[in-house]
This record gives sequence, structure tokens and C-alpha cells, in this order.
Amino acid sequence: MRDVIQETLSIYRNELVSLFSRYVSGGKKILQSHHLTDELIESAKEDETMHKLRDGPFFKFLQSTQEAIVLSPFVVIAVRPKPGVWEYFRVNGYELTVDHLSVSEYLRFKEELQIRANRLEEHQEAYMLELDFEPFNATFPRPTRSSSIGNRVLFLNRHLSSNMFHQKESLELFLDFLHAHKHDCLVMMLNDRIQNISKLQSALSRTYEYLSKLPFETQYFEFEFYLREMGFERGWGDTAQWVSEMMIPMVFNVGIMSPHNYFGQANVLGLPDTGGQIVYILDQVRALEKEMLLRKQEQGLDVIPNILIVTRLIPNAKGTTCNQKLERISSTNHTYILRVPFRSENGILHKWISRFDVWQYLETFAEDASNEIAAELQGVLDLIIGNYSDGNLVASLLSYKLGITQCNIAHALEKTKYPDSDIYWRKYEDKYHFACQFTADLISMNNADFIITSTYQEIAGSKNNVGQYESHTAFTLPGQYRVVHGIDVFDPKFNIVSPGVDMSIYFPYSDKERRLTALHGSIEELLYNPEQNDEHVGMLSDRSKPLIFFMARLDRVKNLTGLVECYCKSRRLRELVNLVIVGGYVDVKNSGDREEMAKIEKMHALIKRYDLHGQFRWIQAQMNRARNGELHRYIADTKRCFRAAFYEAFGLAVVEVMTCGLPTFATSHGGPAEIIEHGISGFHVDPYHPDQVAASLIEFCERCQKDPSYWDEIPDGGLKRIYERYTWKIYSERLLTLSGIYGFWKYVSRLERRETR
Ligand code: UDP
Ligand code: LCN
Repeated sequence: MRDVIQETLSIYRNELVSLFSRYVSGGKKILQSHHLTDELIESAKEDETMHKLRDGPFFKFLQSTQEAIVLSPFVVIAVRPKPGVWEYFRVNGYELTVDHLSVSEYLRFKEELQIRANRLEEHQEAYMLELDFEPFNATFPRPTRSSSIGNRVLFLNRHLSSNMFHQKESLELFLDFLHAHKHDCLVMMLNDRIQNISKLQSALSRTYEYLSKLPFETQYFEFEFYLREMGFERGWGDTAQWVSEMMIPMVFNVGIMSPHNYFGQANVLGLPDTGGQIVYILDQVRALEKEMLLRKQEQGLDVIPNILIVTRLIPNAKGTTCNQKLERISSTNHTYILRVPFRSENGILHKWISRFDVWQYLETFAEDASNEIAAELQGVLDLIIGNYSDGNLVASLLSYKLGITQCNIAHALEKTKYPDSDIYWRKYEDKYHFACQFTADLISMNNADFIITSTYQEIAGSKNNVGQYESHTAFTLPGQYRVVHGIDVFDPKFNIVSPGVDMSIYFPYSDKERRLTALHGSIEELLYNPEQNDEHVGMLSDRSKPLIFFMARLDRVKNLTGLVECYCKSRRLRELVNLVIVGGYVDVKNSGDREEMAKIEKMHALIKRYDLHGQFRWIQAQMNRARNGELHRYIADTKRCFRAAFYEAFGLAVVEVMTCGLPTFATSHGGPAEIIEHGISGFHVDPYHPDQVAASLIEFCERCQKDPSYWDEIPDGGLKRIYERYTWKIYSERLLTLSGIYGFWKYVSRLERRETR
């Protein structure tokens, strides 16, 4: 990289003086990659030599730049040649000299952008705490190919098993691990006849030989006696074949932490902070319970698994069940929601509060939850799964206290959702408390034994976009601390395990037999009833027009108002299609959430400003999942299309819509960039360029007018993609296997990350 700059400097000195003086004009600021490249493209229009510069390696260098800090005469550049790999340079824009910077030096430059309110802050920043987690992981070898990110369990197995067989004490731990397996006082795996490794080795080889002579399907009870004599107890499998092949440790009791939302099974979706995470967990636990029961049967065990979803009890539950302590999950036998209230020295907190305001309650919540879990289970957890920043912090506290394997699921790391929320954290402090949240994230991602993500982009982004975890590699919170190595995206703890959707709710519109036609009357009411009330406003006068449909929580990032604005401004789009939005409350008085209230006001202002009469309908958040599924299919029947948000951390709604067979337009920022293959299983649009969004929708609708068969092509590609990648069956098999493997390695290799913790 440095050579590229040096060489360019020597050949294009004059051009670069001119280019860099453009960058540094206008004072200190952050520039994004497109600002840097746009400036060069613009100059190349008028100047032949600039044109050559634009076609050379320097342009590629600018493209791989993630951001540049301008502090005249310096331009300090962060370059990301590939996912997870970063370099930093300082260019003096006047003298055209280049220096390589360390990450710490780079961040110090960045901190200069901050306007400090007083001298005390200035003083604090001169002596900032610097965090560097790299030395704690230094002994752990890791592959450095970006393509291997996201499937680290394979690498971990290979590395640790080779270590284990070279070190005698590791093998002793392996034996202890097998002896440690007990459930409700029932001895499993090994009994006292096997006391050392050589005994285990000879017992294994004799048993293996014995079993290989039996027919595969021979039942456990037929050879149970032999196994016990050899020193083996239940837990190896229920048939001769299974016992021969099996050696995966078991997980019986799982705790799933999700404190902040309205966690319930009905009437909650679409409430503030209550969306995909709830849907994800409810589907996840059903799939997990099924898989755990199947495994216990295959392993020949007679034990009952338990799954507890631990969330907040909200006394003022607003018509939900969030004020009940214990609630069984429907379609399961051993899975419950356990609710524990938030409390402080002022007593129990009665009302819902935003996810951004929960931090002060979490330590007490973790303590209380730990007692309630113990009472409920009459035993201990084997696995604890955290969800979102608050759940992951609680999982870290409990896993630390109880020594349990910890798995993290981020759902959405807010740092990437709110650009520059680290460097300008003070600006956001009143409403968002990002400094607290990013600290919690840093603690929990380092404490976790393993992390599962829905996509690769969540870990390490794509060629041009930084991953959600990757953005925690190096950042600074001026006045708080500076992180020079926060998390390493090459760490073996990362694995991609993508969720699916509930296919009994979301299934293709063409599946006529399963359709819920009884709901069509109420769906028509929702869409077309001319009455203007708290549930819907606006109306659609021409029913024959195609329809763009968008259902989401009404918050800033989902950008429902952005789509409405884009529609308002495009005459052609308004001629071609109607727009239906589902989300939030229509009456601001019903909302208690800051972002939602601002968006409700904005929506009404747009309706007032642009005459959308007859073309637009806004329906309040819809909580009936079964009807929502049918609503999507009803829209698909009439060959309509769907579009989504600014940014989606994953975007379960995108997968739901694709599963119903609708052509899907979704944001190119975040999960959908990976879920959808552009032009094959849907389309990417960039909400930061609303004109282009309108143009893509217009192009699609016009093409469908000319060739109606085009409409079917995309949904077919979408469905194929879903069945291949996004199902709960694939998810639960993989999650349980990972839990066993990481739990095993944590035990036998002392891969406890004690130093980091
Ligand atoms: N949803 C709903 N009714 C609404 C809005 C959203 O049922 O009015 C559901 C939607 O079908 C999806 C979830 O809420 O299952 C949203 O999940 P997603 O991951 O798309 O976004 P999140 O809200 O979690 O950011
Ligand atoms: C949170 C989000 O913001 C969504 O993008 C995800 O789909 C959801 O959680 C489930 O993981």
C-alpha cells in the first residue's frame, strides 16, 4: 500500500497536490471512501493526467480506504485491503510525504475531531486509557484468510486435537471430562472401571471391535451389559452404529438471555424494540427442543432437556403477558419464559424502558436471574446464550460466575447502525448511552466461548463494507478509552449459523392447500376500508395497480418514512404503483418511544405535504403473525412487490417475504446484501440514494408490464435460496453440535480465555 502511494507521488506530484488540497479544504472532518473517489472522478473529467491517475492503482487504493481524517495539512487514511485487514497512513497534503501509522496513532488523530466542552475533558483525553486484547490471544494460532472467517470450529478442532495428543496432561483432562458427565445424579459416559487413559484406550478398542460385529441397528439394551462391564455408561448412543460413531458431549439445560424487550408470544411484535429478536428466539427454542429430544433419544438417554428464556418482567404490561413470571412456549413441552423484574434501590421498575436505557439494571438482574434459574431448574445450566448487547452482558456475568459455556448472538450491533456513534458518542449520550453499550459489547464478545452470527457480513463485512464485529477491532470513545485491539474477526470463536423462518406461518402463496382464505375478508378491510381511524389512514383508489408493501418497526433505521418520501417525490413511481406501509402507531399519543414518536410526526407531515390521496395507505403495527403471513401471500396473489430498510443487521422480515414468494427489494447495507443475490433471488437497493431506489422499482414494474413472466422468476430464485440456507432445522443441528464442541474444548484444553476475562 505504501509503495502504491510513494510511486504515485513521484509520478503524479502536481495532480496529487491539487487533489489533496481539495480534500483538506474546509477544515477538519471525516471523509468516507466515496468522498475520496468522487473528488478524483470529478477532477478526471477536466484533466487528461488526472484521468490516468483515475485509471491506475491509486484509485484502487482510494476505493479500499474506509475513512480518512482531515486535519490540515494532514489526511490520515484507514485502508482495508480485505475483510479484517487494516493499515493506516498519514499523508501531508502540502509536502506530499507519507508515514505508516500504528492503530493507536491513527485513533489519536481521530480524537482530534472531537470538540471538547471544557478543559477537564481536554485533560482526560491527553491521558486516555488504551485497551489492547491482542496479547491475551497471541499464543493462539489462527488462519488469516478472509474466506475462512465464519467456520472456525473446523480449525479449532484440528488445532486443539493435535495439541491434545501431544500433551499427556490434556489427555487426563479428557478423561475427567468424560467422568464429569452426570445429569440428576445419573452417571453417564464412563463409570469407575476406567481410571486412566490407557484403560480407556484399550476399553475403546475392544468395545469398538465387539460392536462392529453386531448389526448396525442392534438396540442399546441388547449390549448395555457388555458396555457397562467395559466401563461405559449411557450417553454413547441408542444403536450399535450410533455408539460406534458417537462422541459428542451433551447439552441438557439451556438458558437464553433476552432482557430488554416485550418478550411474549402474542400482541408484542411491532412494539418498540420488539421485532426480529423475539421471532428468532421463539422459533429457535422450538427447533432446539426438537433437536435436543432427538439427540437424547439417539444417544440412548432417558433425561429431559430444559430451555429457559430469561427476560424482564414488566408489571405494567400493556395488554401483553410480560407481567407473568412463568409462561410455557406453545408447541413445546420443556421450554418456558422466566421473567425477572428490573429493580434498583427504588424498588421494582414497573414500566417498559428503551433498550438504550437498561444498563444500570443489568447486574442486579443477572444476580436475581441466577437465583430464579437455579430454583426453576433445580440444577445448573450447561449452556447460556446471550441475545443483543444487554443479554450478552448478562450471559457474561452468569457464565463468569457459574463457569458455563457462553454463546453470544448479537442480532444487531448498534455501532454500525449509527454512523460515527463512537467518535461522537457525547452527541448521542442523552438518548442512546452508546459509550455504555459499546463497553458491554466489548466485554461480552471477549468473554464468550463462541459467537454465532447470521451472516458472514456480520463478522467481517464484504469487500467494501466493514463487518459489525470488525468495527469493534479498533475504535475510540474520546474521554473514555481507546481500543486498539478490541476483537479479532479471525478468532476461532466465530461461526455462521443462519436462522430461518417459521414455515407454518410463512410459506409460498402458491401453496394453495395451506392458505388461510378465511382471513381474506379482514385483510381486505385492512388494505381497502375507506374509514380513517387509529388503525389505518390513507386509501388506495385504483386496486388494479401493483403495490409496494413494507412492514417494519417504525424507527429511524428501518426508514419507512424514507421510502414514503422517495415515493412522494417520484411521479412515475406513483403512476405505476400504490404504496402500503405497516408499522408503528398512527396516533402519536399511543407511542412511548422517542424514535417512533419522531417518525410518526414525520409520516403525518409527509402525508400533509404531498397529496398522496388514493395512492397510499399506512396501517399500524400488526401483531397477528398468522394473518401477517397470509397478508404477504394475499399481496403476492396480485403480483406485488416488497421493499425494506436503510440497514438490516440480518433482516428476518426479508427472509419471511422471500418465503412467501414475493419479489424482494432490500437494502444493500447489512444482512440482505448476503441473503439476496442481486437479480437472481431479489434486488439490492441503496436507501442512501433514494433516486436510484425509485429507478430500480420503476424498472422492475415496467419490465413486468412488458413481460409478466419476469415477476415469477425472482420469487422462484428467492425460495430456492431460502431452502438452501435459511431453515431452523439446519440451524438447530449446527448450534447443538457447536455447543458440545466448544464446551468440550473449554474443558479439556483450558481454552478458558482466563487472561482476557
Ligand atoms: N413484525 C410484525 N409486525 C409488524 C412489524 C414487524 O409482525 O408490524 C415482525 C416481522 O414479521 C418480523 C419481525 O417483526 O418477523 C421483524 O424482524 P426483523 O429481523 O426484520 O427486524 P427487527 O425489527 O428485528 O430489526
Ligand atoms: C435484530 C435485527 O435488527 C434484525 O435485522 C435481525 O433480523 C433480528 O434481530 C434477528 O436476528
